[in-house]
Amino acid sequence: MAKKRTAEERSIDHASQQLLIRADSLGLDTAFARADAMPACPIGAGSSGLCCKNCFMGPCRITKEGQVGVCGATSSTIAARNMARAIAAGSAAHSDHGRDVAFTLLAAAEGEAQGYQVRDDVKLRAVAAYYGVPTAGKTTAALAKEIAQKAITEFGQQKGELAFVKRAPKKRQDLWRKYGIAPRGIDREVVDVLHRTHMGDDQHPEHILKGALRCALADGWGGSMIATELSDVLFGTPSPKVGQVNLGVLKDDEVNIVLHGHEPTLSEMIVAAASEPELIEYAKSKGANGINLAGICCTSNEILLRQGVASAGNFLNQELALITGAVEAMVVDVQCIMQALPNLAAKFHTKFITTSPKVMIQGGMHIEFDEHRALDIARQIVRVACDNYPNRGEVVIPDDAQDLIPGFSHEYINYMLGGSFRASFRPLNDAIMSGRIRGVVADVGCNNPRVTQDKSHAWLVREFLKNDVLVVQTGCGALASGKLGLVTGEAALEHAGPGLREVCEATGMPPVLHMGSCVDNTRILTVLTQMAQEGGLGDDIADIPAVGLAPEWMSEKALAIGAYAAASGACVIFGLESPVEYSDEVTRVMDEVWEKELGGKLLFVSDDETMFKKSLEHIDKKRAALGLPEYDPSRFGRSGDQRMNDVLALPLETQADVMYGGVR
Ligand code: SF4
Ligand code: MSK
Repeated sequence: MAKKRTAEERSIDHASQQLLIRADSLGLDTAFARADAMPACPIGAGSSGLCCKNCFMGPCRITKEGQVGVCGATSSTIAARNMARAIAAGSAAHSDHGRDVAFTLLAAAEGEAQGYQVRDDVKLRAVAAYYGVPTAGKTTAALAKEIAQKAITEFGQQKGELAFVKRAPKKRQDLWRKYGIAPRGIDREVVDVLHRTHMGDDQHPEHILKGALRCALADGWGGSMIATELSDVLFGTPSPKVGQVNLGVLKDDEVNIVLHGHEPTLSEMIVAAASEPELIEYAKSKGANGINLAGICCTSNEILLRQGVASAGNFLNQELALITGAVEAMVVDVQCIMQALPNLAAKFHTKFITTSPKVMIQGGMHIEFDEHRALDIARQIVRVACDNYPNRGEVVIPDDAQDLIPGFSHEYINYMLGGSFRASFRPLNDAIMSGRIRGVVADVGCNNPRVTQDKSHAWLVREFLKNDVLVVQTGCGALASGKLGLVTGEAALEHAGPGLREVCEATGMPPVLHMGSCVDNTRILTVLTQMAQEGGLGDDIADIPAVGLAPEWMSEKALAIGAYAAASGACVIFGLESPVEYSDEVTRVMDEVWEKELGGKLLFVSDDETMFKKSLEHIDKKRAALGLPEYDPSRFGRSGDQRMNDVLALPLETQADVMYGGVR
């Protein structure tokens, strides 16, 4: 049995450590403990892509060089098929989220979705333009209905290309067409991968992975992009807000409702219900001082960005939130919800409530979401939580809650940099061209209990900032940085290199931009596209000095994101063990073949330092290819607040000379 790790070895986060110790003292299991107790695959093949159970002549476990499955499938075919199926599952999950948002928009436009309305008419009209839908003379409701129907149609579309493909740089679109991976319809591409990886179908590793890339593109430039864009239409496009993150956001004297999962639809209604005076009074009638909402995972990111609702943290905080004993109800929708939760909730007074028609967990209470009466359902859930307040036992809430400023949507970055008269990415491109910003890193993705929670995210983000690399984040990675105080304006003074700090001081932006939830990685695609179109950084995403990282990934959705980012031209590096490690051929296809055909690649690197080094090498290689000056931090940093600090360190007389010069 593997060694049991200490709380410090399991998480770098003080709040998590405190609750892990409490879990041990109460004899409670967590994912951290189960990861310690779960032995590695006995044949050493499972996590590395060499176990196939695609038919019932198997399972076939390839453990020796040259061994093949019962059907003759090689290790490369098995590794490619497993990878493709994971990408298809991830794409399906993200995209189905997009479908549900589109159906909610349709119901809202038809006046049948209680509590919902179009909150961003401007974005609705922008999306209409991408769909080629004329807007003149149309009411918001009529246009919203038309757009929702267009989006819904894209899931079942059989031929042609998804509409958002045209948002990519022209050169990129042509590459997709040439390589044969321009996505046709969202569901079609998922089905295509499931079909081609069935026993006896596609058995050519590069060809299997080509299908997987097309499927991933149907997610990134299809389902996920629909989820992001239509969520903005319905709930508002994010802009910066001050929020808080970590388990200390739970309150010891209020009804705590934790919202966990991914979708904004029901959680937005719970936010609305929880602020209704009657329900606040109801909570008080049960002895509480009010109702406190907190998120976990990406539902958290959705309501943090748009409503400023505090976050109780990322993926590995889900069980720890229950261990505080302070949660009256944990309400979940879809994705990243551990099955251990209902049993753990039962050890406390917590009501564990599933809400999605797709997700029911034994031991939980099921209150099914229906967008037609969402507000009533939300009120019912809030009442269940309030009724539970008097049942609380001992409560231990860590004293850790950190301010953060999330909400950097594509639109806001454009506005922030260009100003209100002419929104523009020009200043960002100029900062990269001058070398103030060396490049951009997107550090995204999950926590994984097999490695220390938040440690890789934290180390990498801090190192990149020191080296003048602007960091953009989504998902659990963004919440990890939030917990460490890196998503604030002040973080630039402490952590950013001299050039990046100048840019942050000039614009007021944090050096780490929190751009949203997992589906919102599409915001990064459109930002990169606009940077390519702005001029000076080539004419395609592949030309930009940028890298995508997922150092603590665990989900199939992360692989889908990595694949669509690579197909979009990005160099993508994942941490942990490679799921295709034992196939040199598949590893080569994802690195060399994809780079040759598409300019992007997907690598697996298990140690943070190598990941960091490879990222900087890639950024510097792209800078050199663009003919940009070599990175030289000594040219920057003698302005702004640093200049003022330098001056204040001088003797008083000299300070006066410097500050007032000839005017004195
Ligand atoms: Fe074995 Fe081939 Fe069946 Fe896979 S598809 S389980 S390799 S026989
Ligand atoms: S929630 S997919 S653990 S980022 Fe989006 Fe976090 Fe990964 Fe789930």
